[in-house]
Amino acid sequence: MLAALAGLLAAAVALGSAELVAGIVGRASSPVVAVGDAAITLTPESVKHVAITTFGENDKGALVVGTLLLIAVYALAIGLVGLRSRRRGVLGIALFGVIGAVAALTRPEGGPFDALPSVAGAVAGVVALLALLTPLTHPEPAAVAAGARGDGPHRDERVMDRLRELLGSVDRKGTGMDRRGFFLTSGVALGAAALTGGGGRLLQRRFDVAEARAGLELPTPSSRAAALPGGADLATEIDGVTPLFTPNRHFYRVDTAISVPQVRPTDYRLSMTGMFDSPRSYTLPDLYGRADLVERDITLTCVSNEVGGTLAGTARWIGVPLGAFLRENGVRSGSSQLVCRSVDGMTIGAPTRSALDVQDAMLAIGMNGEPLPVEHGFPVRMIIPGLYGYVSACKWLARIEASTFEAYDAYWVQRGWATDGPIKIASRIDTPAPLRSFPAGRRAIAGVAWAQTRGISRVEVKVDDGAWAEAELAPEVDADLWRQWVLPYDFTTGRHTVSVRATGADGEVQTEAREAPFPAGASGWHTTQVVAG
Ligand SMILES: Nc1nc2c(c(=O)[nH]1)N[C@H]1C(S)=C(S)[C@@H](COP(=O)(O)O)O[C@H]1N2
Ligand SMILES: [Mo]
Repeated sequence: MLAALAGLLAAAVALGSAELVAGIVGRASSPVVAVGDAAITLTPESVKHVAITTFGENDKGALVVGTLLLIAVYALAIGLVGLRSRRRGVLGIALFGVIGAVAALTRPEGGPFDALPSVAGAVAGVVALLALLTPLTHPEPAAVAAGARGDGPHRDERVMDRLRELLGSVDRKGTGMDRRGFFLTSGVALGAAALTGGGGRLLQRRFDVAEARAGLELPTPSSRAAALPGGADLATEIDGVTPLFTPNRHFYRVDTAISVPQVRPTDYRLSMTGMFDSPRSYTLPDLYGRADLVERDITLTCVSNEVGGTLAGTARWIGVPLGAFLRENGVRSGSSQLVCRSVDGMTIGAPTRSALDVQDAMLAIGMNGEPLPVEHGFPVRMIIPGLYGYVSACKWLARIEASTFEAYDAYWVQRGWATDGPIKIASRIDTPAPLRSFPAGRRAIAGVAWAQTRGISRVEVKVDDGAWAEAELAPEVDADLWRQWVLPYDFTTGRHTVSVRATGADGEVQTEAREAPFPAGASGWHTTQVVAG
């Protein structure tokens, strides 16, 4: 049992030391983060999808907890193995270090220094394990020199006796085990783990860019968003309907980053490579200082969104018009794909055509009146209305390579997702909430519908076996935004089935045919069960 505890403590020392070194080298080099990142990269799409839909925004937290639990089990085993064979115990920890180092080194942006936290952690772990196992196989020196304590226990020995009592262990001195030595060493190990781990976390804070971001002043765009028509936001009148704009703190987040990339504004560079005639490189002041900044309202959606799901949000973005920007760099007509690379190595392949031609496509620097939040891609991301995020919305954008679809498969495409990602027309019932009963009688059925770049012209609602009834639409703000809808309905007591379907301004009626999000986005009507009475 004590050997297992020794394994656990050695792992704590290893992880703590690794965090300390990661505090110097960089956050993403921490073995926990690196192994978690690698796990995300290697996870099959089906599992990843389950993780996103089960844990939602907490999927990374769940992964980190899972990783730590695995480490704990492994560490217990190492302790037990190590008691019998020191060599195997040491090898076990070394293997653990190698896994961390390989994970850190093979990150797309990994460098040789990224192995250091794992190596340092493994060395510290080995030292701790050996130090902890020694007293478990060697008798207490004092017990060997029998009678040395005839005049009663010293103060620290009383403390140790008390500890033994607390831990329910029987004091069997001289049986080949030095419990006192073990617990003393354990205390030292625990302290070392806490100090290094805590210190590492503190050091890692210096990579935070929150302060630098707060110090930035968002420039005033030369072209403002269109004024909102009166009564544009139904959420002011109808409880439960999604508000027209999604506050940044509620905006859905989907990415593969366990530790959110921290890009210092002064270090930021955007480089243009590949099929450009006159590629330039841009600093953040270059982009913030441009005269052609625009402000636009755009709804962003994720291809992983289920029918009725919440992976969609609307913001007022400020950014550089993408078409003009690409032409300024002399993008060649032969380019069909822009391979957008983020600082953490993610690649997102956007169609060059859309980037050039879709109105309001932009390199966004502002979101709802603030510089982009760090989780949403600070300092620069791409937005192309009408395309799912995985083929357009690269966050923490560092490089745009003009290329072709034949030449390169971007991250999600390598994993089987469709090369083209036009957003499918969708509608969602926000209220009444499913299965939460409300008083029978007249009540609003309401929600949102979207078909970016085309706009929504009609939303229809069906209750039970009734006919489709046309809902009232909120005034159209822009074709790139979702549109709220409402239908007052007289509910009789009991359970009812409510369905919704939208029609785009181009005449497309939302299909009933169900498709899963993989590989090109979900389709089908959103249907919910509601209870009146
Ligand atoms: N660097 C990077 N950019 C990314 C992603 C990512 O994993 N890494 N995910 C994309 C996906 S799948 C979507 S839907 C949008 C989500 O943007 P949000 O998190 O700001 O809502 O970002 C896109 N940009
Ligand atoms: Mo997405």
